[in-house]
Amino acid sequence: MELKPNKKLDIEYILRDLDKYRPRRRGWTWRKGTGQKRRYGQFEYFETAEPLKNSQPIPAAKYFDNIDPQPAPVITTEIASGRFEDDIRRMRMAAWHGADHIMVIRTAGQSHFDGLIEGTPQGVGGIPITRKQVRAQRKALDFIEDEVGRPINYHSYVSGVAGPEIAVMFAEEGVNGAHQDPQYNVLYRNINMVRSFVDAACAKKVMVWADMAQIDGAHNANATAREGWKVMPELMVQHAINSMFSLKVGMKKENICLSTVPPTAPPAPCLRIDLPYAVALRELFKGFKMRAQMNTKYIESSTREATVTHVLNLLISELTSADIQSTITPDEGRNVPWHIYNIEAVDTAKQAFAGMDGLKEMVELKRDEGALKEKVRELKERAVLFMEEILEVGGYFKAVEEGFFVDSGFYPERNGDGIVRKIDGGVGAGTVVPRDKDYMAPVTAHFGYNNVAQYDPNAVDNPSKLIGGCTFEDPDKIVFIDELDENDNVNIRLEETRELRETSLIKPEMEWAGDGVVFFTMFLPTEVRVAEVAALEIAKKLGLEDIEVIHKEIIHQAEGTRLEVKGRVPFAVDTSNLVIPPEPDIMSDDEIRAEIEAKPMKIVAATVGEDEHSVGLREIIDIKHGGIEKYGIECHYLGTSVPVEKLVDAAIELNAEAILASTIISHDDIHYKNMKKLNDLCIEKGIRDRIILLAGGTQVSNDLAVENGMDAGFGRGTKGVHVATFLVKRRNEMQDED
Ligand code: Z98
Repeated sequence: MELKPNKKLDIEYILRDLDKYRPRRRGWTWRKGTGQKRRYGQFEYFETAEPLKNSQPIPAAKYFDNIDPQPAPVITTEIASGRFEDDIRRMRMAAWHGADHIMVIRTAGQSHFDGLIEGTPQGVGGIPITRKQVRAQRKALDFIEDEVGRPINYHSYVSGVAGPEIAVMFAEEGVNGAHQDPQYNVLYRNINMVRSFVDAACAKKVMVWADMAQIDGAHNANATAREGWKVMPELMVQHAINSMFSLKVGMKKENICLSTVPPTAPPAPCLRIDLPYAVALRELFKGFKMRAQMNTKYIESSTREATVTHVLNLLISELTSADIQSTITPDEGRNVPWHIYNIEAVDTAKQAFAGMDGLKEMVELKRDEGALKEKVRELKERAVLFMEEILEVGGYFKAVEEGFFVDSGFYPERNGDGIVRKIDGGVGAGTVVPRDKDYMAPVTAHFGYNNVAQYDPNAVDNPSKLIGGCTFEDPDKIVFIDELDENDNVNIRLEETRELRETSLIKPEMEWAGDGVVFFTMFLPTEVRVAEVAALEIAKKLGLEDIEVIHKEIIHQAEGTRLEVKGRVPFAVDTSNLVIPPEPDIMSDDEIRAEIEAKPMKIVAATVGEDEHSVGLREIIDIKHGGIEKYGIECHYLGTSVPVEKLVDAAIELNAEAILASTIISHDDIHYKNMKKLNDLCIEKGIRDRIILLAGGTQVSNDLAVENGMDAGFGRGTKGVHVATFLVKRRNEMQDED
């Protein structure tokens, strides 16, 4: 199957024959063509990657030949709706906007599942990661990456009690990247530390075989600590532990990505704190990759605020470096993962990077003097001292027992509020047992003692040879389980929305097909508590269901409140009953200009009758507002309340090719009467067959204008380019008629 840009992706096709799907490649892919200058349209860029074959540029691209410069870092979008089938469509949209790292968030609590789950149950705040779901999404991404023309990395999490099992499944299914960090299990999921580190070794070994990129979990300390910026020394320690552990297991340095977030956000003076931290990190961890994420701790429900913080974070990435740029959605603060915000966040990164391209050619960090130098050194020293103290108390496990981690003091200060875990405590305690002497596992990418030699000395480096290849070499050995729960699966969900896929019915959607969710913004001139209740009442009166205020912000405590409200519309709209006007015919600015240059054009214009309105017509004429002057059309504006006779006389005197008559007042159909008069007068004076007559005004319809003798009528929303296009095309037609 090949995706067609103008056709929807067929989810049912993706789900068909999944048992036969095999991943087309393994491993992580960085963007191609970085590190070289490149032209996009009329500009030279210093820090871009190869362009996409199909993409959606940001709105202002229309002023710049529709270019869509692709930044050098891999751009992540995090997807978390709970229904993987809807996420697939979101992936396609995100890919068109420039995401090439699709990170799929897991359903709440999957870290505690002690094995793989199967089927496609619905999740909360993420999806249950299962083989079928992973396979379907990887298969869909194969089509999507072909469509946009760039490999897309698929990613999820290998943490939790079932880490190694998940790692194996990911390797089998061609997943390209994963979070893996035993410290995450220990600190945030209270999984036994011995178990977590043993599991991590096994999981990492498998990830090495599959050439997956790994992201660590250090950023979680930042988001968890009471005062996030104070854990900066600890963050470096956490990075060091996971990175070194990964190297020892055999992971390539360039596959080890440090998950770093700027530790503060405004109103803190964030650059003064975040920038030295970013520099120190990159200096201490040269050669490792940096995955720059936003700090979720500071994301509130204001998308505006989140976006500004994101842009400041991107400035740090630009000034220091980012190999993977995450774009946590600006609605993270409301935990409502919506399509539009995935896209907005990807666009924020793309837009900011394009705008900052080449900044470092002009701006240099004062690395060798002053505050930056001192702060960088101080952070490194604190981190090294932290490490030394870990050794002093007897190692990492002991340090965790003593609450070293996620303490809110700025090390070496300690506030005694760190996370304490016991070596023999937590989920899965006591489940690690020494392997028997005759233990043997005939599998590839096995970690630790494996007594293969007793069966076949030639299979020591290749234990799966003993069984003719394991699932890594022979994917036909994978047991594909389709569904286990007959009440909670994708087939049932798709059945519920079939009508929306197969008929002309359409419903608004934010998260899932057919969810009917709309949201809107309002300002209420009252205090916040009254405003909130009033907003709910307004939404109810509008006929919405399941109404919720999702954002409120005091503009002034007495004068008013800004609110965002969401709700569901209980209906669908049948698009086959809609009257859809044809697209306005628009030539490009260059085409119009070329026509006018080759053959200059003169027009006369006025507001006719007893009509003093001038704004609309000036918008159509004046260069300042994109009016037709800008194409070189010579415009003679006669003013307001101009008699029709005067307009026609002026046209004759100036030998104009067109008359633009503006008529705003529509009382007693005076606008159409004036059009008729204009047409009659032109006929009477013998110029009708060589002059173009246009009428404009908010109440003017093209059909009625033509009926009343005009060549065209232009109503509300008309822009200069519409009028200029018509003038040029009509003039050419008239020439052909001659
Ligand atoms: C992120 N946006 O980093 P469960 N393992 C690690 C993690 O950091 C996370 C999980 C597992 C953030 C999301 N991180 C926070 C190292 C989560 C999540 O099943 O929810 O515990 O896995 O991508």
